[in-house]
Amino acid sequence: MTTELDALVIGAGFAGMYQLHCLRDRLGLNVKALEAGGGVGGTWYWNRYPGARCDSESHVYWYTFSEALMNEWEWSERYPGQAEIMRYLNFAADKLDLKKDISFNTRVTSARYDDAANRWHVGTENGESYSVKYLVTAVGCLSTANVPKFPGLENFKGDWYHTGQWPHEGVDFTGKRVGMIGTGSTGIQAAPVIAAQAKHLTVFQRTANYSVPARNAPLASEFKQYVKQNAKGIRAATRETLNGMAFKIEDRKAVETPAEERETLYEAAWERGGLQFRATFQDMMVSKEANDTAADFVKRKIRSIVKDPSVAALLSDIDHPYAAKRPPIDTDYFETYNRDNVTLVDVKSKPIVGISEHGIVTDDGEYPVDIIVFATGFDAMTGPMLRLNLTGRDGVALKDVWESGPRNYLGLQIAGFPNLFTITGPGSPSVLCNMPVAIEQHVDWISQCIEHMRDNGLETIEAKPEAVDQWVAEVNELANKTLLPQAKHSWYLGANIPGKPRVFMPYAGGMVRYRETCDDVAAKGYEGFALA
Ligand code: N01
Repeated sequence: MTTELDALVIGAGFAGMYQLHCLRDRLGLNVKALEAGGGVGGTWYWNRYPGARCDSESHVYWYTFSEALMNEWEWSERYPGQAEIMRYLNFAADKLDLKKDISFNTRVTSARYDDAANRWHVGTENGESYSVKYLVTAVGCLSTANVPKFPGLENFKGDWYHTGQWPHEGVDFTGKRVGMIGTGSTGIQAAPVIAAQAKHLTVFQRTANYSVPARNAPLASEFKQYVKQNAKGIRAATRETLNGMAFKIEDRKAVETPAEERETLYEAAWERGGLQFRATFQDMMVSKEANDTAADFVKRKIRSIVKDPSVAALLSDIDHPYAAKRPPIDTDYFETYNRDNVTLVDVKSKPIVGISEHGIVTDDGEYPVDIIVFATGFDAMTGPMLRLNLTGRDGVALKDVWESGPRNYLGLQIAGFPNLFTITGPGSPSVLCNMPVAIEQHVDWISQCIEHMRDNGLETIEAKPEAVDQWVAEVNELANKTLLPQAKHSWYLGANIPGKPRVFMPYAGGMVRYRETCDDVAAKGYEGFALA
């Protein structure tokens, strides 16, 4: 039995839920969402690891398309934790009555475009099949867990977990020796919480990382009141910044600021905490000299916090510009290395060679552990798309089209894949932006595009190959104007996955310019797209 629909949305996180709402309630389409998880939430459904918390401040991390939703919700902390975000997304799903049109525990395993019928045929792991005119992927950027293929893992006698596939019932670390691999945003959030419970935590660090204190705290009632009264103004502010946050990047340049004043400004930013540290100077991400001043400041902070000089040296031996990798923010991360039950192991000079029955084996020997935590990140951006097994016009597979890296137009459409839209795909600001802002812009654009097609009796929309060529060139050019590609081990570049093409994936031109470009394309009758 094949279910015929106007549209199908894959995923029911922030993006899929809003897309379902727009297509069903604004456009009146016959639409469903398919979700691999057992509930709504996407990234937040899976990432339940200890310490999981959002890096965007709560007053900008929500839907802003509905005043009713904004009026009725109140966040409790400066940064929302995973459990509170799940409560929020369930609140939104219930309020919009979305769950009745979402099939949970339903993983899409194939999607094939049928040229003759102009339909997408979508298959699921459970054997269901759908035939739809429009297919929208809302699969997230960081939803394909990367568990490095260490030999011997299958023989490990203890338990192991990837942070992005964390058990719903939680993990009890009491009395356990824990080995955690990875010091990205996730490992940096998890380490202090695991260390507080475990008998011993050994952190295996390959690339040392910067981190700035988050300074999380419960929100004061005055601030909650301020957010209620100014929700629309805050929303407007997030539409005017490069990264969808409510703070602006300062106009001043680090290289033109006297050293003493610079230090005072960094100190104030460190005390304020959070991603705003990156906004202290406007030249931080484009001038190595400017960036060095920030990098030097954070490295000195690390050395001042961590008491053991050899551990401090390892943690501050950072090989890339500040924020060229996604900059983590933390709660007591570096302080954690002052605990008696925490050890740092350098696996850059002595790499992990395998897993034994009883622990993690490096070039230096075996480290016995009871539990291994893989905080080893994701096959980011392209991974979630490729595992859908998409096949476009003439039976061409996406994996072949993207063999040398992702290629699309505006991060929204792939040539040869008509009527397929990708929310926050590679080539869009996505992970360089506060995600709900990026998501709402994409969903609005896609919904208006489908409305335009319906109102004009159009059957297909498809990115033109020459528009794709230009877009890919622009995405590269914009990235190369920044220091971002200089972090050689960054997942932005695909460098964390062996064999993955090294291509800088997100659009680095900023959300404001991107939004204008998308609006301009639509205003010019969807320039760069073939409509038929
Ligand atoms: O993953 P990562 P993540 N041997 O790829 C190491 C978002 N996020 O889950 O750098 C040894 O950043 C790897 O080492 P290296 C956020 O966008 C958001 O931490 O490749 N080590 C690195 O240290 C973030 O950027 C929040 O040398 C290995 C780590 O594992 C993104 O998710 C919270 C290894 C992976 O770091 C991903 O962060 C958390 C190996 N074979 C995450 N393979 C919010 O708060 C990998 N590593 C919103």
